[in-house]
Amino acid sequence: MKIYYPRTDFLIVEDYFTPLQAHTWLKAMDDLGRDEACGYHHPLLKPNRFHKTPRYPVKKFMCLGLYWNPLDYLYYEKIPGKGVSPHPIPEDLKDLSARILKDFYPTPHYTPQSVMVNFYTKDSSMGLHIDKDEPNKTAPIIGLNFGSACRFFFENEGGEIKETRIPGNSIYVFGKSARLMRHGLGTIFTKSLSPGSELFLQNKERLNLTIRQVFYDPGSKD
Ligand SMILES: O=C(O)CCC(=O)C(=O)O
Repeated sequence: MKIYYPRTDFLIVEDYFTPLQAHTWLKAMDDLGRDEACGYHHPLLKPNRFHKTPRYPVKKFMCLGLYWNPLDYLYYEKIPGKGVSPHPIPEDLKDLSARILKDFYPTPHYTPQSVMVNFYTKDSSMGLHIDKDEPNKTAPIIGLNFGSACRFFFENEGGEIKETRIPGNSIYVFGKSARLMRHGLGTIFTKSLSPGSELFLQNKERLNLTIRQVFYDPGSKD
């Protein structure tokens, strides 16, 4: 395991997952993703001044727990237009997020409420943005990374955009002063598949899960 800090309050832990753990998480996501109603899909994105019906930049997407709707950037209990709830967040994923925070980013009273699962292919990237759709803008974001390594752009303390590399089988966490940093995903490196992902991902494919606490008080949803 190797820990590094690309900026204050943003850490990456390389080789966090063993190949067997990576395989197990990828298998779990693959199983959940196969569900017709609440598994992987390719949603439309909120219209912007350049496109009337843009598509979400990542080809396969699903949420566990609360659903983040790419059409209006709001969180829902049920998937809009389908009327079904996403899969709940698996208990072992909640346990993992508690372990990660305890070991690397102590955060009292963290409740995972939504997990965004993004499946990147060789043509996918994600422009610079701020994760500001959660009413709770202080709970850290935890990222789990499998498969190929990618370029990750982020805003440093001085407002400059810097680049780092996010490998497969790693995790990252950003919170506190980094919670509202701009970030985005650049191209995926070739031939960088991390061990354990071979049965589920191909060269230049990457799976990322981001775990979020959406509300300050998960009980009362505010
Ligand atoms: O793929 C990633 O590592 C991050 C995805 C992301 O930026 C987001 O979901 O807001």
